[in-house]
Amino acid sequence: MRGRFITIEGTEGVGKTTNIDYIKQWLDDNGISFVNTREPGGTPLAEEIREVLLSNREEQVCSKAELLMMFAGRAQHIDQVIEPQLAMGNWVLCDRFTDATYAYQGAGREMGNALIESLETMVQGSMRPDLTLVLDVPVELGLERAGKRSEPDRFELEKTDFFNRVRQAYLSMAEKSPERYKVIDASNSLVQVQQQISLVLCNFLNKHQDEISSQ
Ligand code: T5A
Repeated sequence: MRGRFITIEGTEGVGKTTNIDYIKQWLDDNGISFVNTREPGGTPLAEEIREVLLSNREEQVCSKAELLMMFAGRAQHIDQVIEPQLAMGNWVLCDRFTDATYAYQGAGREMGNALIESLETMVQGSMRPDLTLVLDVPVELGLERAGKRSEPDRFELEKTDFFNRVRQAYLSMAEKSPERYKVIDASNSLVQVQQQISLVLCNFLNKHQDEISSQ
């Protein structure tokens, strides 16, 4: 059976990296074979594109160039990693995916959704994540956490308004499709956040097992 595709999303510093370690352990404990990957990035070529996208530079990066680089890396990532792994029956756990493009380029950069929808169809066809965890914290708290951890990258230098648009875009996607998106209040303690994540994953796994047994 084809593997399941889980993505984890949110604004800066919401705790994606921290909680992915927890999810990996959870998948291991449940005997699920998976690969853990990320966007932008996930293959040597796509990681090079990531470097280009995140590094601070004097030249202004135009929004369309940024958008196309996101999808160039994604096309390579899907072709080399995501699709083959899912086809082999492995689950794929991905730190950010196309929802980040809707949130950051569509809402943050105010590009709208039409162009993104066309590129999504071109690059992904009908492939979409099966489950998306949206870690949600007030923007200021996320930026404070991220700031303590490392120097800001090109995106983290954006203003609070930009990240508020990003956050609202995630919450609005989640509201429209509650079956796929699960919003986690990540302003709580790590233990409480992981309890919420565990509950979502247990429900998802039960649903997956029901589907297998009904086949
Ligand atoms: N991007 C990406 C786009 O614009 N379009 C796209 O299509 C895609 C795919 C890189 C950038 O690319 C943009 C979005 C991004 O700006 P990234 O590498 O995922 O994406 O970068 P960040 O979102 O910046 O990821 P971070 O690594 O900064 O944040 P995380 O992973 O969410 O946060 P994490 O786990 O490192 O935690 C931050 C700090 O908070 C603490 C942690 O210990 C850590 O110190 N923390 C908590 N503290 C207290 N309580 C909790 N519950 C905590 N959870 C974490």
